[in-house]
Amino acid sequence: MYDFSADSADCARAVEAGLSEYLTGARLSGPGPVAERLVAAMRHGSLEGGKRLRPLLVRQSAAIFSLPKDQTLRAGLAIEMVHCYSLIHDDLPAMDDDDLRRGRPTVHKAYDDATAILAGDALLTQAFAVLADPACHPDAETRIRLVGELAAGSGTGGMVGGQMRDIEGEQGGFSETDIATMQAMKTGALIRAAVRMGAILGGADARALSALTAYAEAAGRAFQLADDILDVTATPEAMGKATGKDQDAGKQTVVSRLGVDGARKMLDGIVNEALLALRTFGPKADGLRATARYFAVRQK
Ligand code: GRG
Repeated sequence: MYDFSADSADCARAVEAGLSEYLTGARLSGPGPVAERLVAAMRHGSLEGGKRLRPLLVRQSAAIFSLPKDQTLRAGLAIEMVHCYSLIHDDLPAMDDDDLRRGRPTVHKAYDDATAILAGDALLTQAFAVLADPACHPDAETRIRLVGELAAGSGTGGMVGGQMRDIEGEQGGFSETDIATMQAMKTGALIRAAVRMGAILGGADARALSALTAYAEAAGRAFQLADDILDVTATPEAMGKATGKDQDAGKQTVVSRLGVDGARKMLDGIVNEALLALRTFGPKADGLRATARYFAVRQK
């Protein structure tokens, strides 16, 4: 039987070790010597913390096609690097202006704004180097597909574009559809990319990829809705934040419209939608099923 706690803890350990091994001067070398301060800031923003959910989704999606977990690690590291970069930049004064992340000072607080911008840029760039490396997957076409998938999830039509829409939405005038589109891009696109990257690694056919995409889109909505619920129910301490700046009263979410109970009901419905998308897969999809269920009950 699939054990979510054991698998997620094992994945988190593997990601921590993998990132730590990757993010050293020797591994990051290019045509010039590596700036130690930059590497230290990259490590600060990516090590010791985080649930590592996106690498877990890569692993669980690939498991449907019986791909061993160690063969998904490189792709998992790449997507986690992108995720960490997004958090470093999101915490900057020009964005959310947060002092704490995962219970520790944000990168710009521990270093400075310019170093935090560069550490994020370097993690983003490094992610694609990890995917381009044949150690990620022996087949070049598969690697190219992974690069395309991560670029689509993190770029203009994905996470970065969603962040831009979010900033525009602060002026007001956003419809519910606009908010849903923004969230699907800002948060959902990377979750979608993680599931699809696992499927690509596993050699999924078009039908399986489409079912897994439907799962991922529902799971992304569940993740975001759970995050909105936690914004009003969890303490800033539980979330590892200093003041809970994301919890600002004026923020329009499903929770402010439906209340916490209404939002929880909606969350259960979305999780069921995610589970339904996996109906053809059998027990090998139990990992993905467990993660969708976890999104509904997570406390941070
Ligand atoms: C700045 C380019 C750029 C993008 C920012 C993802 C994002 C876009 C901002 C993060 C702000 C935020 C709190 C979004 C809500 C959902 C989210 C991504 C939460 C953090 O992800 P977890 O819970 O974090 O997976 P851990 O710490 O476990 O890795």
